[in-house]
Amino acid sequence: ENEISFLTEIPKCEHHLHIEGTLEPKLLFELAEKNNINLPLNFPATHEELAASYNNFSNLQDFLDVYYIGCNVLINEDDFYQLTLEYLTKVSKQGLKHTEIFFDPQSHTSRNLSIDLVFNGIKKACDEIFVEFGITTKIIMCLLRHCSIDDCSATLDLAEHLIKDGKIHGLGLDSSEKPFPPELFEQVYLKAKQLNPELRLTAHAGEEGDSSYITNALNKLNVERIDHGVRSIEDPKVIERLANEKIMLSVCPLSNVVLRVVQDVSQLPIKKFLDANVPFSINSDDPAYFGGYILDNYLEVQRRFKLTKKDWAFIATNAILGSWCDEDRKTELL
Ligand code: ES4
Ligand code: ZN
Repeated sequence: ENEISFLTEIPKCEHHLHIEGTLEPKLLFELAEKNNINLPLNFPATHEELAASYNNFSNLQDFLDVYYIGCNVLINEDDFYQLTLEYLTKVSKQGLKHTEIFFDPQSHTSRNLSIDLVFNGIKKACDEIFVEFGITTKIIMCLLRHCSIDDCSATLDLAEHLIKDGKIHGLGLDSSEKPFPPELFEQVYLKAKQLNPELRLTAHAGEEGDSSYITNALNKLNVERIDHGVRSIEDPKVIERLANEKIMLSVCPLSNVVLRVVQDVSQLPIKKFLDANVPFSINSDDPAYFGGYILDNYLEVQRRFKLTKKDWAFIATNAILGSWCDEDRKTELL
């Protein structure tokens, strides 16, 4: 009980949250009906059955197949607004202070939605929640690595105005990690940075892929942090580099269990990261699919590792320092 209130109170920052992954089964069915979207014939018939099916993913691709079906029910600006508002309202009760929200433009532009419609819906909810709860947000677009380089490059063109004026704050890379290593996207990342030198860069690496994916994301894409990155533990040199260069990993404990990266959270290298001084934050990834929001991830880490208050202070401080919020916001949170 004490632990629950301690972990609720501790100021939390989230850096790895796919907004499409906050689509709860109930809202998925509501929007499908409202928007007249036909779900596949073999799709579960009720939100209860859908929720139950999430226990059976055997890997990342298994999950992504369902996640992309879910994306199809999002049609109107208001759908993205409602989705984002429901996420932010939930985490406002979990001690979340700052969140960096990923969205996948290609999951929507491929269905002929405009990137502005998607962005505006998300942004409207972010602005309202800031006024109501003081939670700060940054929006990061992710490119889908299973799409062609040309499609990724064309998506940057669609986002050009949002990147140039800093409304899109960062670029990430998600979807099926293998067989799409980071170096394939070198030119795309270069082009993005040329649109706006202040654009922040990250990429999913070292969840499915081995530690060379992390090294190549750093060397070829010039990313400032790594999403997941747990397979860094397989290479002491990579661990040393992350610690020395203060490169933060956005670790997603419950995600790693549901997608079978590890059997349970106790198998994650949390203690090793702490011992090696590797900065990391704890995040929810796709909370509607993986069984919990940010606080649930903190609680599961504590249940498995029994960390000290000093450990938690290290984690919370690094999460603030690794955030891409404005400097005065950082100072406020520290
Ligand atoms: C994702 Cl867990 C994960 N990995 C890669 N891409 C994703 N998109 C949404 N969730
Ligand atoms: Zn992710």
